[in-house]
Amino acid sequence: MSVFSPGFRGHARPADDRLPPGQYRTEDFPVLSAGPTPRVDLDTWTFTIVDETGGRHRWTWPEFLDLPQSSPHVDIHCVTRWSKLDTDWVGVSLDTLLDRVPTQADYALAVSYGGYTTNMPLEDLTDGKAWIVHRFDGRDLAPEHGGPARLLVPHLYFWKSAKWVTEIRLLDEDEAGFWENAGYHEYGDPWREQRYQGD
Ligand SMILES: Nc1nc2c(c(=O)[nH]1)N[C@H]1C(S)=C(S)[C@@H](COP(=O)(O)O)O[C@H]1N2
Ligand SMILES: [Mo]
Repeated sequence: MSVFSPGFRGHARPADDRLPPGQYRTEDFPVLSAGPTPRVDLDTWTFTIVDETGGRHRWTWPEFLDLPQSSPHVDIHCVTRWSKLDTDWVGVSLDTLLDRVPTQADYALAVSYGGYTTNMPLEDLTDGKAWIVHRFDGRDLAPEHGGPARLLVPHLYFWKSAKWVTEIRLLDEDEAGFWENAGYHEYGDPWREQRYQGD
């Protein structure tokens, strides 16, 4: 006997199942920035992957927009406990960018205009798990949310999704970023509630 109507199991999980422990759902989009919003000019914008030998792989804005684009539909979870479900983005998969970059590195450090940094294992940026996005909810990404382009790594707490990203450094040794140096968890899996060091 089933209390579910036919087809129920084929639908998305109920919203509460999509909330990691200790999170609440929000409909608006809070802005969380550790500093001022940098002015980033599209004429001089570049995105660079620096491999572990120092080799630089760089894209200008037109080159970046020429790459195959994806439209991730994802839930995002901030360590300050808000989660926003069903967000829509447009951008380039890290798989596409890393295609051009031969590497044996195990770690990555994202670096933003303005100096913000955040680290993660390189495997958390591959296999369809991360993008450099430039549109949100049908519009160009607003400057306060990281426009012209930000990293999106939705399976980790949102501090890993560096706004105004300009560089990803591939590293043999892990290197802590801004919040990781300030006592936040080095990995930050919301489903394991890895908020702070030692969680
Ligand atoms: N460059 C940069 N990226 C950043 C931050 C920041 O302060 N600077 N804050 C992080 C944190 S803690 C969160 S929760 C999200 C917030 O993104 P939003 O302001 O678009 O909600 O961006 C992350 N990326
Ligand atoms: Mo955050």
